[in-house]
Amino acid sequence: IRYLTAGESHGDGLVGIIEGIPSNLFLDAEFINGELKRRQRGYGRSNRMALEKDLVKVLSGIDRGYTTGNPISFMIENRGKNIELIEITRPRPGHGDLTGTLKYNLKGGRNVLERASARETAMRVALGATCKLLLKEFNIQIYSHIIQIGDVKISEEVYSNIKEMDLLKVDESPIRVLDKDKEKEIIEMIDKTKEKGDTLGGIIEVIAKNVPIGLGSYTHWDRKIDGKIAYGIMSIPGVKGVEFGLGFDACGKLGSQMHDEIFYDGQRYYRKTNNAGGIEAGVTNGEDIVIRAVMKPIPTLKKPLRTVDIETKEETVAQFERSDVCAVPSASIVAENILAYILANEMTLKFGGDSIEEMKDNFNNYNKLIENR
Ligand code: EPS
Repeated sequence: IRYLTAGESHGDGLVGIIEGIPSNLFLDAEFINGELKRRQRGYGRSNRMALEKDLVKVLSGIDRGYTTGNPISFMIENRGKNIELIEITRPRPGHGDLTGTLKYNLKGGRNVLERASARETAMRVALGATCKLLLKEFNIQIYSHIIQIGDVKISEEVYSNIKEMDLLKVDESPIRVLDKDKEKEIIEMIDKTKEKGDTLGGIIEVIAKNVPIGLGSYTHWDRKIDGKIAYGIMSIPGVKGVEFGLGFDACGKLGSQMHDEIFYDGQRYYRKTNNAGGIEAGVTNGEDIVIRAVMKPIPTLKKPLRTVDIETKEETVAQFERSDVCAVPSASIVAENILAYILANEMTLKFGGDSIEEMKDNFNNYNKLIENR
């Protein structure tokens, strides 16, 4: 499966093409629109989100609601296009304004902003939601929640007791946090940060359940599934780091404390811990895939940082335009849908098939093959 997006933040809209989705999959537009809506929520977003009502228009690749095997194309219209598009000559530190202006030999950062903006992730969510629909056919579920915003982290007690039931309810929280006490604290912090003209980042956790054993490969570096996932997650605007399972905390452990011992229940192998985050040697091991990503604070600041005017070369402060105070909850929905793409792609690589029926047959045969091994 591969996809491509085009479109600018304040242009007519976004377009996307996805190919490689097998035929005869019900392309549930309501589900895709639901995912777009989830991405638009989140306490701390700008008023642009009240303006946008992201809805996907399917231009090709389906017949009577089902995929045909032809490339699927989508369009999402921008409502927030009627703003005055002022040139960016005072580049924002942390944004692509300066590097993009120099790299493409532009007058300023306007057309950099237009494409580097996280607006593009709306289309990647629509494309990823299509992949989620494919994964659902194999009972693979993807969840996410926020474990930290700014310096406020959810409590260890809440974190270590999270069940699948809780993950189903994350959307009830305006910041997608499962710790009620910390939720209140974070919302207050977002308000205070907004008053100060500043911004906040955070840490996202994404979990995939019911992933079959054997996606990815240990045979070549570029087929390792953790590498592919990291690549996808790092491509989310603002993400500066990604970790799997115990991640960076692994360094504090001895080998005997780190590795997930193997047990057998009479039918299948299982682990009592999941420090590996569901991946060993670049291959899924059947446990949950658990990844965390850190998103830096948004670089558009109402109380701007120092910069240089690219026309006068004088020291000044960065340009400000409407922006978000905190977009971590939205980024978590983007991360879910990017992981969905990576996993759906791996599923098609392993199980092939041009139709969903063929793919399921291959999947069932594989399960039979590894059963009782
Ligand atoms: C963004 C700036 C804001 C955000 C935008 C990302 O847009 P605007 O400049 O129009 O106020 O709301 O996010 C989206 C439009 C979106 O759909 O997520 C930026 O500079 O990255």
